Parts: sequence; C-alpha cells; structure tokens
Amino acid sequence: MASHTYTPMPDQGAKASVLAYLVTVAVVLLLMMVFGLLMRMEQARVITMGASWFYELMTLHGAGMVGIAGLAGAAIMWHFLRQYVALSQGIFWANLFLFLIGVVMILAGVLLGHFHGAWTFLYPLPGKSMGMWSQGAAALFMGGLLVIGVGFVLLHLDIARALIVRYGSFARSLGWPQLFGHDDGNAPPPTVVASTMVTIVNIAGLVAGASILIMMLVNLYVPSFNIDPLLAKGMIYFFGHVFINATIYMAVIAVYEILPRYTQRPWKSNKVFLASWTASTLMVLFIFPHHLLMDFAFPEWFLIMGHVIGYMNAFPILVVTGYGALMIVYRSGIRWDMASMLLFLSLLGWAAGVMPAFIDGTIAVNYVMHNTLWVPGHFHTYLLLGTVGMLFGFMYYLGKPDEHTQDALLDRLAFWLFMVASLGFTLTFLFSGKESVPRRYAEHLPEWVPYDRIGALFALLVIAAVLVFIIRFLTRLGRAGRDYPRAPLAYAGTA
Ligand code: HEM
Ligand SMILES: [Cu+2]
Repeated sequence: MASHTYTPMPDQGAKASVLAYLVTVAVVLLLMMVFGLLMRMEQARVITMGASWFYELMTLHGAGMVGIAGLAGAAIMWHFLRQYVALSQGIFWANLFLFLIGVVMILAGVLLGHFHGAWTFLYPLPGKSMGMWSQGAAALFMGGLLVIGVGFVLLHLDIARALIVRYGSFARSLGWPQLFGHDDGNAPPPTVVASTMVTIVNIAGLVAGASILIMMLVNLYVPSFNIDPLLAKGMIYFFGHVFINATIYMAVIAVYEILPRYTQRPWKSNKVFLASWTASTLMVLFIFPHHLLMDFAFPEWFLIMGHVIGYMNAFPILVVTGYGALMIVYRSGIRWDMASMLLFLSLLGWAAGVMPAFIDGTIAVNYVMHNTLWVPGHFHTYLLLGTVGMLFGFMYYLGKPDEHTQDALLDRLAFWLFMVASLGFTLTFLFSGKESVPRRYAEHLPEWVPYDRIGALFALLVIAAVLVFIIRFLTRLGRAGRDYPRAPLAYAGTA
C-alpha cells in the first residue's frame, strides 16, 4: 500500500516563509482589531470621529480582516500540505508579496484618497461618490483587491498542480475512489481532501471576483461601459461568500493535523468524512444567494436555492470535524496546552457561529434580521472564535519550545479572557440584532448605546488577550518550528 506522506526536505526557507506569513497576519490582525474597537467606541459615543472616518475604518476592517483570514488559512494549509505534495516556494512568497502590494494600495485608496464604499464595493457606488472620493481612490482600492486576488489565484493554481501531479486528479485527491467504491483504507489524508476542496471553490470564486473588479475598473474610466448592477452584486457576493468560507476550511487543517499529533491517533478520512467534503465542495458554490434574499429582482428559484442548500450545508463538515475531534480526544490522555485548548475552542466557536446564520438563512427571518447587527454577530462568532482561534492554536503549536514546556499563567489567563470576551463581544452584536439595531450605522440612537458600550468593553478585553498571544508568538519566533517540518503521523499504509 502506498504511503501518503511525502517528506519534504527540512528546509529553512519553508519555515521562514510560513513565519513571514504569520508575522504579517499578526500585525494586520491587531491593527484591524483596533480599528474595530474604534468603530464600536464611535457607536457607543465614547469617541467622535465622524461618519466619514467610521466608514473608512469599516472599509479597511472588512477588507483587511477577510484578507488576513485568507492569508492565515493559506499559511496553515501550505505548512501542512507540504508534507504530502511538492509545493512551490517561489509562488508562496509571490502571494505574500502581492498581498503586501495590495494592502499598500488599499491603505492609500482609503486613508489618502478617502474611499469608503465598504469592502463590498457595490456597483455603481465606487464610481459615484458624489464628491466624497476620487476615481483614483476607488481605483486604488479595487486595484488593491485585484492584486491580492491574483496572488491567491497563483497560490491555488500551484496547489492544484501539485495535487494533480501526486494524485492524478481532483477526484482522487477528494477520495472519490474510496467514497464511491471500496474503501481500501487508502483515502487521502484530511489535509489533502480539504486543500482540494478549497482550491476548487476558491479558484471559481476568485475568477468571478477578479472579473467583476476588472469590469468595474474599466467602467470607472469608461463610464459608457455599462454593467448590470444585479449581475455585479451577484458576482461580488459569490466571490465574497466563497472566499470567507474558504478561510475556515483552510484553517481547520490545523485541527486535523495537530490534535492527532497530541494524541497519537491518526485522523483518517472515512466515507462520511469524504462525503461531507465532497458535498460541501458543491454546496458552498450554490448557497451564496443567502446574502441576496432581500433582492426581490432575482428569480425566486435562485433565492430558494440559497435557502435550502444553505440549510443543508450548515452542518456536514462541522459535524464530522466536531465528532472526529471528540473521538480523537476521548480518553486519549491528551495534554491540554494553549495549542490544543485553542483548537478545541475554535471548533466550539465555529459551531456556535453557524447557529445564527442558520436562523438568518431562513427567508422569512431574513426579511427582518438581515441588515441588523445580527449578521455581524454571526460572522464575528465563527471568524473570531473559529478561524482566528485556529490561527492562534497554530501559532502556539509552532512556537512551543518543546513538548514538555508548561504554559505560563499569563497565557492561560489570556485564553479564558479571549473566550469570555469574544463571547461577550459577539453576544452584544446578536442582542442588538434581536433589538433590530441596523448594521453599518456610524451613529446609534441613544437606546442602542448601552449595548454598544458593553460591546466596546468586551472588544478591548479581546484585544488585551490577543496581545498576549501575539507577543508570546513574536518572542518565540527565533525558535519556532525548530524541528520543522515536524514528523507527520503515519497515515493509511504506513500505520
Ligand atoms: C476585536 C475584534 C473585532 C472588533 C472589535 C470588530 C468590530 C467590528 C465592528 C464594530 C464592525 C461594524 C459593525 C456594524 O456596525 O455594522 C465590524 C464589521 C466587520 N468585521 Fe469586525 N471586529 C473584530 C474582529 C473581526 C474579525 C476577526 C473579522 C474577520 C476575520 C472581522 C470581520 C468583519 C467584517 C467582514 C465586517 C463587516 C464590514 C462591513 O459591514 O462592511 N472582524 N467589526
Ligand atoms: Cu455566505
């Protein structure tokens, strides 16, 4: 039987590039969190920066957080996928390089050019600012997104190439022979299955995103080049929905790889696992209309599709992952340290974050809830506790000097603070949503301000906890991943 592991040369270059990604992520994440805190403080009437600044920060925060979540997911995926397939180091660096160029363009468009049309850059807003920003500012913002998108396309094409070289086809790297035929115990490991799924959906999403960005850039300078606004909105949400969902499907690879190392129990891709990843590969592409349920101009079947498939997609991967994690951990005598605790918390955060989306994905509910803070309440739960929790788990794993090192009391306190403060922060969003407080309002009515204040306080505490995680990671940089790449567990065939 063939082994799935492929042992790359233990090289310093790969380690340096993953760490460069993570340092970038840490710095931008912290900055974006501070922007988020400032927005919440504005709503809470603790500070007054004015609507224009609020929307500039909101634009940066929305685009920046989504981009950084993608970068963090890519670092996790690349780090572990390298055990099984031969990935290009040059392309991985190129993606980071393009990301940084894009960030500079976006910062220039927003902070210097005052673009504040939100990350959604809905047509025709960027080109019709009524004097609030110039064509150039809109072009810098959208051009920056395009450059970042091109980097990710390159990265995914390289991953696609490497998967096909090793496995022959996506069908094989998704484990279809084992799913639809006899399970010979030789299915590709979870990391390979997840990377295949993400590669397929993200290439589709990024191509749609890049296409609409290019059309809108042309339209900025050649206004007679008209775009159907409904089509533009559909393409933007298809891209945005797929990209942000892909971040957690990449980051969850940390769970698949690290928990087994802690318990010495391999995470095998069984039929149920393979079936849920294959099903989600398709469903993630078809549920984006759940963002458009209020757009009555779309055909009805399209919206019903978003509702129904959204229901069906909410659970499979989450359930196989949660169940799998419980089976790996149950009576394993696992050592609970910062990495394993954060990874476990991230699964809980993911599960908790899906619930409000499930509710809001119901057409009748959506009419009432959609443009309220309920929605930021949902996605901050699964992104902050889920994706970002996985990221910090990965950072602690890489930074841990050796397996016997005990975590300091400060770190453990920061863990509990992160959990409680994140829940508090997201619950104030959800509660405000339940009270019909609209989202994306710089100024809040006096009745809403008490929730905003509590939310701002919790946001401050989240940042305090995150500061501990990040400083700990940065001070361990020199030794992080000394034994890189860590020995992978034996999978099928080698066990
Ligand atoms: C300390 C942590 C954070 C704070 C204080 C914070 C705060 C905020 C605030 C106040 C808003 C505007 C809500 C509204 O009134 O509509 C917002 C929106 C948003 N946040 Fe966060 N956030 C945090 C973390 C994150 C993370 C980790 C992510 C993603 C990885 C994220 C992604 C977003 C997105 C995509 C939006 C929507 C922007 C838009 O409506 O255009 N945030 N956040
Ligand atoms: Cu979505």
